[in-house]
Amino acid sequence: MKEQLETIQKEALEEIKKAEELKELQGIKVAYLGKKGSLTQVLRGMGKLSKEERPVVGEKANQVREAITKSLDEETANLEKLEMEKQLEKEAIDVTLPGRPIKVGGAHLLTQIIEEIEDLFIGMGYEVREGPEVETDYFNFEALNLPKGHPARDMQDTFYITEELLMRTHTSPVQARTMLEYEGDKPVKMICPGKVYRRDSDDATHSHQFTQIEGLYVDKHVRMSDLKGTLDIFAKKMFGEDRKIRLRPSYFPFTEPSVEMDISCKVCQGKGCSVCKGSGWIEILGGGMVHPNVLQVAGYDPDIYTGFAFGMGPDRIAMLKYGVDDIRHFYRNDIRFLQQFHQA
Ligand code: 2U9
Repeated sequence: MKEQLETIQKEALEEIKKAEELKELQGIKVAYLGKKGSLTQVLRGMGKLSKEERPVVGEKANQVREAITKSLDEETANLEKLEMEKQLEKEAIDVTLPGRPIKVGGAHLLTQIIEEIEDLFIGMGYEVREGPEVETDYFNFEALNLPKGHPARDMQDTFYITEELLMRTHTSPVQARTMLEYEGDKPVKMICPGKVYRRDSDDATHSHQFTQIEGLYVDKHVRMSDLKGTLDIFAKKMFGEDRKIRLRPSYFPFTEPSVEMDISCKVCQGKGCSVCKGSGWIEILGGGMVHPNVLQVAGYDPDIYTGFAFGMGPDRIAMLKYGVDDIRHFYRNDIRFLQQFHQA
């Protein structure tokens, strides 16, 4: 039996030396020291020994167990150390390697344009106001001199939700609400940016959802020349000090007289080219003196108060300024398009 024990020790230590994985060591431990292990088997045979042999073999068996256990512990420590080094190697971070680029987003081009226009008018003392996109028929139309059945209503194909509720077709209702809120005795100087909706089939220049910025200035003695002066400053700040503006007669139900404002074409300096369709001028916005009916229903006495208003489409201004050829790009969320305008 002593030879058996030595053979067991020898084989166990050899196997332990050859082991490359921690779980192999676990297997060896069970195979030799486990309940059914070969050393345990031998010990179970000790009953057959003489009482002289038993302590000798017992002593030997303990030595073998300690030798195997010690070797197992050492090899386990070695393999764990190796495992850790391999792990560290694998996880080693080469600090000289460039970091993963953190994708930094940016403001949508329309947001940039709207904020640029807002800053311009805030600089001229205007407040920025917002209002509900789901609007009442009263504030979207009637308060703006567009009574039920008025033909001009059809100019603005509308998404009706109910008889009285609709998706606003312009931001003008916010101005009407503000005038009411100011109870007809305080000046109003505001701009209102926001999304508007028209039941239009989308194409390169029309989108069923687009953005507008409208402005309103109501006080005593507000004149057409104040509108022209304001729009001239706006055009020069937005498109360049060298740009000229011109006002053409137009019609809007909520302003009288009404104008369209053009700016001189940047490409041909007004001589006429494909961009300005040979006219030398690019249409930018509409405006006019607030219609007395609109002042009246908002509680402002048109014999005391006058005002001017204007409206523009930031989508169109962005397309002109950056040469964008299709308005739908603004609403398709294609990062390849959007990231071109990310300001660093
Ligand atoms: C009140 C009184 C008057 C707002 C105005 C325009 C002219 C105008 C167009 C610009 C581009 C619509 O999106 S667009 O096609 N708007 O030309 N808007 S005057 O007039 C108002 C608004 C509110 C109380």
